[in-house]
Amino acid sequence: MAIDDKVVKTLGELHVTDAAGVQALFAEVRVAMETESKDCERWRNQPPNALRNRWLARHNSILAQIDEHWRKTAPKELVPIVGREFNALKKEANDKLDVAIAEIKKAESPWARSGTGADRTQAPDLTLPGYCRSLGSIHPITRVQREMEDIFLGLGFAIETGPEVETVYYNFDALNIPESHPSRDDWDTLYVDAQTVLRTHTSPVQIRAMEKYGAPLYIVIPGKCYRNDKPDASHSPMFHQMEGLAVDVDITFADLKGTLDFFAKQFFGESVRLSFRPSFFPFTEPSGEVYVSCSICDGQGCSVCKQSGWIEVMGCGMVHPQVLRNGGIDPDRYAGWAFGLGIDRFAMIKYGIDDIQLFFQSDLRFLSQF
Ligand code: 2U9
Repeated sequence: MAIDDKVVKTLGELHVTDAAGVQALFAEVRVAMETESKDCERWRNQPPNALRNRWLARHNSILAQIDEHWRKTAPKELVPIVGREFNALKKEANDKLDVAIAEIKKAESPWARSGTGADRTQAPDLTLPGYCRSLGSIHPITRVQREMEDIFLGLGFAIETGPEVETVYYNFDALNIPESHPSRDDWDTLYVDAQTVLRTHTSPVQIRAMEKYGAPLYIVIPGKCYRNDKPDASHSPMFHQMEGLAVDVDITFADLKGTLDFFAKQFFGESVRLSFRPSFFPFTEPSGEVYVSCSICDGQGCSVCKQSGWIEVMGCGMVHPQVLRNGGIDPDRYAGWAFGLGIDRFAMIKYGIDDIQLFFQSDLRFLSQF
């Protein structure tokens, strides 16, 4: 029977009929008091005087009930022993509970909470090993971006960045993208207001860089881009692009092919082969799509490359003369090439990831593999 149940009964109801029985009963009460006063978990979130009140308050406390039900109703022959035991218990409670309350408060300090936490009333064990926080790792997109940057830095390119909130002029007009072009449609572009967008590609930074530095210019531009796309395994409203631009005298498509071939071999491995196929972009002329041989089947055909042996990885071309002009560069004196690629897509191909969403869900089971 719990002590709370015993203190509401009389000695007779508890079948205590002699001095030894009384002493055993009070001993039981002392054990309960001792146990409770060490139970930090129980008192931690309660008012500071809760433990004291439970045992010593004038009304309804454990001692008040012992006084009421055991002492005042004790049979005559037990009155002296019950009185002695009661007074001794009261003194002990007064002496011990304040000490116990102070210990509980101390256990609240961060020091006392360190270690195993098994016994917070004890001083901290400074010989225990410290907490080991895991260090985390570089996000796969950042890792791939840095790897690309390093390759181009090695070729003498500089890294340029620019605003993610752009003007319609830099995002579209300056790039020779006419108002009638489908990518101007609300469906693709996230507008902030009529003249401001979340950049849909990193190309506006190329115009800004041409204006800022002029020619010759060798830059790569990594960064976040935004499109009004419904998220699925291959689309994300926020994604990462890297564009490259080389502007100089006597720049040809052969320089572009050589540079991209070197880049792809560095990134995917020496055995990769490139295929250039004609395409169209408003900001380049001529334009091309670049395919790499499938690294899974080495060009033999598999489900990843849809049995073709090739995977499309980027677009490229010679910078349109009007775009050079828009950047303040004379197209009669200078020529330029440019390319654009999705960093997320490169990371997916490199690591065999089939869902772009995994990059942005912050699931540590995925991220901790990198
Ligand atoms: C300037 C001049 C030329 C950048 C280019 C592409 C081709 C291209 C896509 C690849 C996958 C975007 O992430 S993606 O969807 N990009 O195909 N980008 S040429 O050409 C430029 C850019 C700026 C001033």
